[in-house]
Amino acid sequence: MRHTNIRGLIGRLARVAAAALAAVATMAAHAGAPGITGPTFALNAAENFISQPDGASIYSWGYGCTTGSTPGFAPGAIGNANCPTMQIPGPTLIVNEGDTVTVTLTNNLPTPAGNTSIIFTGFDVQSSGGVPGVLTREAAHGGTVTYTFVATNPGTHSYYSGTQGDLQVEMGLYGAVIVRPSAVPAGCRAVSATLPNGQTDFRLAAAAYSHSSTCYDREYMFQFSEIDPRIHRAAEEIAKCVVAQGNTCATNMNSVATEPYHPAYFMINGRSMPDIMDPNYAPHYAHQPYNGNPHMHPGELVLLRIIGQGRWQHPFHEHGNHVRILGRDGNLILSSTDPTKLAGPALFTTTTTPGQSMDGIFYWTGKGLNWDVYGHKAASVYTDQAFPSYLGRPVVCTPDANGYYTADPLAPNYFEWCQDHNKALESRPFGNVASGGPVTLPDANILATGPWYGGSAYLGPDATVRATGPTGTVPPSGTIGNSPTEEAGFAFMWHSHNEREITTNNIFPGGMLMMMLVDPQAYVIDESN
Ligand SMILES: [Cu+2]
Repeated sequence: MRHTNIRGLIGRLARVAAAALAAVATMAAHAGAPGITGPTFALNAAENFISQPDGASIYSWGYGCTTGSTPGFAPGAIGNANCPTMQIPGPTLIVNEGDTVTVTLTNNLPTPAGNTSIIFTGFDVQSSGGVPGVLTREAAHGGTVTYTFVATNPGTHSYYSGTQGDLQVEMGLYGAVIVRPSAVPAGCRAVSATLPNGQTDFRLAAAAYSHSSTCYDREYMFQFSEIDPRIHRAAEEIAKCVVAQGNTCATNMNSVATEPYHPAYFMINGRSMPDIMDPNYAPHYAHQPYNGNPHMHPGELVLLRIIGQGRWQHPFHEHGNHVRILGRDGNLILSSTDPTKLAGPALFTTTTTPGQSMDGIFYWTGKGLNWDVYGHKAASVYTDQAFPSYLGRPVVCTPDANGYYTADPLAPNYFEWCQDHNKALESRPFGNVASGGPVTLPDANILATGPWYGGSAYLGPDATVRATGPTGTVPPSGTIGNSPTEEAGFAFMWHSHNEREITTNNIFPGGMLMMMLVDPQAYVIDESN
């Protein structure tokens, strides 16, 4: 809960949530899909406390890295990477297709928690050591067990406890496996340090699957789960019980009732809004290292790796476009009549079925908004505020075969929808009804107060100048004008459509909610934190 000002942002954006349109000022902390690299992993299961935005510290169990192990981290460009002995979600295991993956698990859970284990769904797993269990071999308290499998299918997969799952998964014993395709599919761009626009490549792989239709430009991982604090308190009471204090202590967790189920915390990657928008590996969330802070440029293909890790389904709505599902549980969905074509659905909400993973592609272009999002000609009543050139590049919109301007990857309006080029938003910048454009902005004195509104309805460098018009009226009180080097993006709320789930312990806003930002091409998206 470091950025108290994010709360202000959300409060305002909530009022225009249907298609949150706002320009926001510079805010570092993006995301990527960070994890540890294999193919050999030494995992630990242990207890610790995680924090929630209402100030609660919640007793939890999670996987982490064993003390003294030295995992590799990816993507390499994300700074401050670490792997504590317990984290929620567990470490994301990044492997390559065809790898023989070996995971040794040490059980450092408190004694009454009993055995624990890991299920790697969708793989042919051999287990050794430990003790026999119902679903797989288990590590007894203080002991180890080893799992080995070949990473056969590229894509995103879940892993979670196979022991007393109703309690252990609720307590936080879950994580993800990312399998990268072994080769770069034809037409996809290999992972490199630099993108065509000169910015840094933060991808783990060239494609989500071994298929040319699964190339992507950027990626994010979202793992959904809930917490019922009553269950966690009950487990904590048993784990912390001390016989020497005269207590009668249970020797196992069988008395912890996991029904009825009344979750109060709704998390993505182990964090709730607004904590989720703080950086990866932020030191104030020592056991919740992964964030959710998606940014993208217009036209970029953004891979979403989504896993339902909890007990409930969560109808997560990615505002701005549908999500085209590529595959589920590492199974690419192709047309049965033409296997060169994708056949997954385009989803309005990506419902997170418990235990299931999915990979999908999201992109945003502004097509169909019916005004020039770059504000090239903001009004007929005053002269064109368009920058006639930017960084030496003329501002033109010559459509490609699909109608977008893609000729120059360095142009500030790269991927503009050319049919809307020069279309006015409204004939005056703020608050004028029936002004001729498709949109009537609210009065600046109502909407545009506070530091998180950039004073502009436009994307791109000089957006504030173009929004304020030729009179040079400064942005409304308290807003931040955007310089060409700062962000003037569009913010879209990405959130659960079960509104109870966008609260934190019944306080709105919170829970499963984040802001996605579309940044102009000129803005450098830096996922390194
Ligand atoms: Cu929505």
